[in-house]
Amino acid sequence: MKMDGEIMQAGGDTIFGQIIRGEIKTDFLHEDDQCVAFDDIEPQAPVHFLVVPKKPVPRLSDAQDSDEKLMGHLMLVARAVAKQKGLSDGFRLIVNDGPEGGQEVMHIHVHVMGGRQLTWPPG
Ligand code: IU
Repeated sequence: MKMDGEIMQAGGDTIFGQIIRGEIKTDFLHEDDQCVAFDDIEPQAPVHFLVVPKKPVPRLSDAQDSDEKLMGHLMLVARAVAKQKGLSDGFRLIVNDGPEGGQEVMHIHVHVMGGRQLTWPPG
């Protein structure tokens, strides 16, 4: 796959790319042609999973207008998996962007957290 003038592997070059390609064995809560969802390895709530597009967009700041449907799809998958996880009393979606946003893995992902009373504002 050729992207932005560089040769990139399908799924991208981060650890999430390795997860998407199955190089790191992971139990997916959901998989379709556009994204996967899996439990966060360091959960910050009783339920904490990530929804990750297969397209390796590094961060929300890099998303294009043409990614509009994909970005919406991630939210609807978050909703579906939250329901599957029994989060009927609510949950929270977070997208960290860049250093000040606290993003560590540079492959865009939606955090979904629930199963306890979440407080505001987050740190
Ligand atoms: P951040 O938004 O980039 O800061 O979040 C990255 C998340 O990815 C963080 O919550 C990690 O615990 C999580 N994670 C993971 O689930 N599996 C991994 O192998 C790695 C990070 I590295």
